Amino acid sequence: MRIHFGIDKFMAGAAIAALSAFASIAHAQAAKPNVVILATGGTIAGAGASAINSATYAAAKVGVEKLIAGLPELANVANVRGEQVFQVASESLTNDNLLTLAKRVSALAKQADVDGIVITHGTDTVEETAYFLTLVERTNKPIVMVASMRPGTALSADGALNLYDAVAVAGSKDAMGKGVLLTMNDTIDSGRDVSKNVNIKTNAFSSQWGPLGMIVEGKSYWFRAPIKRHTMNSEFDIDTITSLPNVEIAMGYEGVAPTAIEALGKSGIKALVHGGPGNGSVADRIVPYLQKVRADGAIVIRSARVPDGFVLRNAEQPDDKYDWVVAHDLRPQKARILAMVALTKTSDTKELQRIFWEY
Ligand code: DAS
Repeated sequence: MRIHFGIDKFMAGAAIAALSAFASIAHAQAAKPNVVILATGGTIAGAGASAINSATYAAAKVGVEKLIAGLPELANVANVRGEQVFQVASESLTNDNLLTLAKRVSALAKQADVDGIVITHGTDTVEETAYFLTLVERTNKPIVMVASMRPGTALSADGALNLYDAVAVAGSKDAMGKGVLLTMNDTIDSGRDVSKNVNIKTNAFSSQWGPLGMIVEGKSYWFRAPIKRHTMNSEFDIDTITSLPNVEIAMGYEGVAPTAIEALGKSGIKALVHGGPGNGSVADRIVPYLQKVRADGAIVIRSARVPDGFVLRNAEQPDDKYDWVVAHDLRPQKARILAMVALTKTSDTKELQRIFWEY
């Protein structure tokens, strides 16, 4: 009897210990935010032949489950699960890919059991996806883009810490309402302002108006907030967008021929972004070709190939007279994103110019 009682007592004790352990795990998990990682490919999912291959490697090789399994520290900051949306190098993403990703983000953001979303992405066009999502995602929940300049197989790879930082920011209430963000190299940038400015180094990304904050050992420190319209304050909503109009870019440079502009003008585009030198300058011989693009019904948007500053309306060109739109501080690739989104609502040039001032 005593032995039996003893065993019962032991089993009861073990059961209580197990239950309290389970309860504390459940409590700990309940205390941690739920973050979903949407993986699209890029170098952060890349693999090289050897550890010295920091720039020679294949992008988009490692699946999201392996990325998560390779970073057990993520469990310290959030309850994480992953979805593989695409597995591509970002230079190959299409408008349809953008719509698919944005619609998945929107659906997840509506779920009560999702506190934040991280998107792993290639570095080449992450600035475009980040801006697109900041324009069309109607949520205050953190949406954090993350990439890496080196594959995980390389010496001093940057992807693991970038991903850890992104999950920490996505689970932070402080990150709510700040638009789509990019965490790279300990820095938190606005998805609207950030661009890739170096094609190999780990400090490749920056914003001409400065970062929003920093992330150190899983804690975010904020110093600015965006003032341009975004997410909940946007007039655009991915749930109402089914396709994106065709908008292309033509660059301006010494000796430029009208060939590209003529061909694009005949291709059925809804808008042409001109990336001119200086303050968005247009060569005299090119002006008539842009005027024809406008006369044929497409919108002409004057942007600049110069990375910083902003294009001044009616300065280098009589924009009022030509009925052109200026891209403000947006580089050509970002001006194209805003033009596509804006054209889902209007083709009125005064309305379009308002949108370029506000977003
Ligand atoms: N080709 C690049 C891309 O997928 C690799 C990278 O830097 O992520 O954007």
